Amino acid sequence: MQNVMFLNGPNANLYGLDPKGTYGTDSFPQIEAACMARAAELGFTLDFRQSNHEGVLIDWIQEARQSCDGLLINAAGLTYTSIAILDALLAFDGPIIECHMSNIWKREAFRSHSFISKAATGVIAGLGVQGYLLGLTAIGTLIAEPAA
Ligand code: DHK
Repeated sequence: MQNVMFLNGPNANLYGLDPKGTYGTDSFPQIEAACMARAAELGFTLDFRQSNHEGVLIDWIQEARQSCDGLLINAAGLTYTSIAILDALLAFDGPIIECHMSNIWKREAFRSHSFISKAATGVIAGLGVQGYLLGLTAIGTLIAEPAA
């Protein structure tokens, strides 16, 4: 069975708690549950993780080099600052989907440049949890083993 890792960066654990609703109303555990269910439907195992720490995310990306066929990442605020996360992603051989809950281009100008897009196969933004589920569908297609 194919393995996929979905990494979530700083403050993603607070999704659903923001009174402005920037990241929707689903809590992080609800988002995780929806993603796990979709991965099961799609027929691959999903390792869904969150950290507030850049180095931990980098260690997990390096771990994925050994164990995963595809990667999804919402690096959150580190998207706009972390060349180190970009470098880790560039060392990953499989497909990478960059995800954002919000439409980052519709927000403050400082959110309009992602360092990590250079390593991404594709980018999904602005569709909330639906975008995460679309990302999982996309990665499932990208890692699909050719029919024997
Ligand atoms: C999540 C964050 O935490 C922000 O720092 C990013 C991203 C956008 C999102 O839309 O999921 O700017």
